[in-house]
Amino acid sequence: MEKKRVLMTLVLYHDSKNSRILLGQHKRGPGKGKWNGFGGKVEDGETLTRSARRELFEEANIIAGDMEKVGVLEFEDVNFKKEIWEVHFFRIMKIYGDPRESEEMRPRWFGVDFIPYKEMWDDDKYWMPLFLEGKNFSGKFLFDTEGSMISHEININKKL
Ligand code: 6U4
Repeated sequence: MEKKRVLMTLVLYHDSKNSRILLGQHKRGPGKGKWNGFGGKVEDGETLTRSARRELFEEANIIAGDMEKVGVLEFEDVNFKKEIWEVHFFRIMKIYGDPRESEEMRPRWFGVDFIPYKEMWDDDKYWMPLFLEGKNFSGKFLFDTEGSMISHEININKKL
């Protein structure tokens, strides 16, 4: 059976002047306890950027200034969900407002040398360093039913 493709966004803010990045800890759902950027499913009729802005506001109460698309990654679960998550990554250039905890996420700043990889998805250590270096990327990650990564493929892309 053809797997259903689910469109998602992931938004990240790297404050390079202060060598820190804003992450949020999921308070519920499949990623509960994990630190990540902000994002979620793209709703019907929504553009990717609009969805990214909405999720950032809902999850961390901040408004994104200019954003640029930096990558797209596919996450596939070997069998049980019958879905492929196609996650579009955005870099925010500026944020407006102070991050605030929501029902879904607990936001916190991390120094770029103190990113909590052990409490993140297994794939994050592959793409996060590229993001912090300002590179664009694409790739595909396969997970088992327990949520452990089985295979990975990541490419550095030219900037558009
Ligand atoms: P909404 O629309 O918020 O209800 P939901 O189904 O709750 O969406 P959620 O909040 O669980 O989605 O968000 C999933 C977020 O995690 C998306 O931004 C995509 C991202 N994501 C999913 N798998 C990931 C993975 N393996 N590594 C990673 N981010 C992942 O870094």
